[in-house]
Amino acid sequence: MKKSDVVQTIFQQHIPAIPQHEKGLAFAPTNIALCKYWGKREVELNLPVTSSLSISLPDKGSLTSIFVHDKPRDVVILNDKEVPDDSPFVKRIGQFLDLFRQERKWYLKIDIKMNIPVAAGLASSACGFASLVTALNDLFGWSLSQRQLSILARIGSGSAARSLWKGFVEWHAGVQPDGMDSFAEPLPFTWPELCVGILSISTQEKPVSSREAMQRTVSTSVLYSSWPKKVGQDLSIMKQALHLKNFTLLAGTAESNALNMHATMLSSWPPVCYFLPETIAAMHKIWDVRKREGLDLFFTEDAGPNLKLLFLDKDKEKVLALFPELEVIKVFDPE
Ligand code: 2P0
Repeated sequence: MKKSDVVQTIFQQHIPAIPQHEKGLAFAPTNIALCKYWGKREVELNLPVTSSLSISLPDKGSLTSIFVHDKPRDVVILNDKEVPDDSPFVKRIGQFLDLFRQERKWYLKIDIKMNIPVAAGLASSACGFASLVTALNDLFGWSLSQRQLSILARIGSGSAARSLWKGFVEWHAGVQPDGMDSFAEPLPFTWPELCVGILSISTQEKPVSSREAMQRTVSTSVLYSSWPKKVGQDLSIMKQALHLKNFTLLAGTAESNALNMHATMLSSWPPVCYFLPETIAAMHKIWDVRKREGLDLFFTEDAGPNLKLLFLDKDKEKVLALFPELEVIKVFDPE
């Protein structure tokens, strides 16, 4: 099954290509997985081995404006700078847009404003593809459902399937070969006291892309075979924790899930290690304060050295005293 077949299934042959407005505009939030997506059962369509669960950061993400223009190529502007045509970033966007260019060859000026570092484990591709498909839907008046947009975002980048909503989101792995049952949905929970702190350790581009790291893990790690079981357990505990509003259970399970994911990477060959010495030092500081003072402070880590701290609003001052450089984000608006 190819990506173009998925697009054909969604549009049922006809892909509207006449702009309905002067520009298409969409914002998509970045998302942090509490239960991680790590490993594909099918690489071409980004079909995951397991389901995953994330929380979106409401104001951090990608604002994408698109315009059809007369030039015979796409022009990508990222944070006010034109990105060279031959860069992997522009090529990846162009290949994605080719999926939708059938009856008429249109080209776009794509103006992306991201308020998170690109390719540093802060899910820039997730919010990037989610905002791009939503902007296309807006520009061409496709009137697709959120579920269809989630599937299209997923074929751009797996975790983009989850970046169409704020709040808690679950991406269902699905079982179908065409991936039409592999989409995300929002979960009906809010948690106004919940805080995410971004502990920025390095914003350098990561040495190994998550795409490459994931494939290397699946094909070489002996620990990977235990990962689906771990995810199954963690997902059900996390949903229970959301029902019970039990922060320690939710955040503790998220930390354990992240560490297990990194263990599968470390056991790959060549090894994949996103930890920097500062990452490990911060982990020890968190474990220490949790043990000594009983502070309800946890972390998660994605495909990069930065940590995302999880805590409740009541502990914000204590957490900031430990990590003064922390950027604190309230995930939900106060009630
Ligand atoms: C996640 N990550 O669940 C996991 C945890 C990183 C660590 O999804 O190849 O950019 O485009 O499907 O979505 C990052 O991988 O990979 C990721 P592709 P993606 O957020």
